[in-house]
Parts: sequence; C-alpha cells; structure tokens
Amino acid sequence: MPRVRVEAEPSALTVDLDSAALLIIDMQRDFLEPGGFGEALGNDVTRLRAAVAPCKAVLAEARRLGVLVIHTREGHRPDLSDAPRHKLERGDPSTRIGARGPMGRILIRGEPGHDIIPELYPSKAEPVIDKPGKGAFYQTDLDLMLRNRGIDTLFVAGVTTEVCVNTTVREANDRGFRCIVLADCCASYFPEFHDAGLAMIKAQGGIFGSVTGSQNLLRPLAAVGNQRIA
Ligand code: C5J
Repeated sequence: MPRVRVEAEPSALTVDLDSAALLIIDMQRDFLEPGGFGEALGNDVTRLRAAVAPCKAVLAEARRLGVLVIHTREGHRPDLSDAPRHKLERGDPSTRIGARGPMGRILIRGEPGHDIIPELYPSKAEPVIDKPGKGAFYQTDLDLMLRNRGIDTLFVAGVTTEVCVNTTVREANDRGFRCIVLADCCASYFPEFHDAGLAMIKAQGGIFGSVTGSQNLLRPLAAVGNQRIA
C-alpha cells in the first residue's frame, strides 16, 4: 500500500498505510447519548457530537483503502469484578456504573448503552477492544494485535480527548507506536480540556505524538484512492 504525507503539528509526517491503523476510542452510546454514563456524571453529551461526522468520513476512507480499523469500548463485566472500587463509588448511587438507566446498566458490557453509536458501528472485520480502564492498552490484547499486524502508526480518534484518548496516546507512545491524533475526530465535555489535551500531545516537539485535522488526512488518502483507480 502507498505512503502518504500528512501535514501535522509539530511537523508533517510520512505514513506507510500498510503499517498504520485507525483507532477509534469509545464512541459509545453511554458517552454520546442522553441517559448514559456521560450524562450521569453531569455532562452535556451533545458536546461530543461534533466528532461524529469527521470520524465517519475518516472511517469510510480507511475502509475504502483497507487500512486496519480498531474500535474500543470502555466498560465492565456485569458482576463488576473488573472495576476498581473507587471507580464504582463515583457519583450518585442511582446513576453509577452498573446502575440501571434508559440504555440498560451503565457502562456494562452487553448493554445497549455500552455499544458503539450506529453512525460508527464496527464492521464484522473490525476488531473491537473491550477495555476496563481509560487506556486502550491496559488489560487488553491491543498491543499484541498491533504487533502481529506490523502496525507502527496510529491515527487516533474518539472521546474524550483528555481522558481515554490522552491516556491511550500516552500508553501507545511508551510502547513505541507513533500517534497522529485527529483533532476534530475527538471531543470532550469540556472544550478547554479538549484544547489542552491536544496541546499536551503535540508540545515539546510532539512529546506524545502529533495532532492534525481530519482534512489533512482525508486529502492524501483521497489522492491515493484516485491513483489506485486510475
Ligand atoms: C471517560 C472516556 N471520560 N472514554 N471515558 O470516562 O474518555
């Protein structure tokens, strides 16, 4: 597969699409829709919607070009045995993790709210990583999966920018993966945390990774598609 040049901050990068993957983090109903975990914590979940359309566009291009796509979901076993006590004790008891809500038990695997939003629903071929923590590498087989497929670069999208996206990027960086975070494909309940989360990644010469807008990836991907069709 071809290489593409991606304009990014702090500097442009060349990416071999054979060794790149699109990682879409926690685009779950529990975070993006009313009645889920995000709202239970007092957040305005509509703030996350801005990331959906750009994510959808990048997902479509990745699928078209055969770039590996991996989705993640944050959540816990129904018996809560994989959830630390301090996490379970957060918030009002009637809306905590495991409590019943309009989309089933909050942040519990197998419940409607835990699943990925219909707009970005994984295809059968796309691995879905169920993670008990914020980071997608913690207690999952993501690292193994990426290494088995020879992946060294991750295009990162999802929610929320400063929590699961940032944690995953930091984990990935320590494990030797190059991260290119797609700014408009990420979102936060707190716009200032979104901005700060991205700033922290790209500061100091890209201490955790690079940041760019989805258009800066879509443009070179579209050009690849045209060359291949011609
Ligand atoms: C949060 C996440 N915010 N996916 N999870 O609790 O960022």
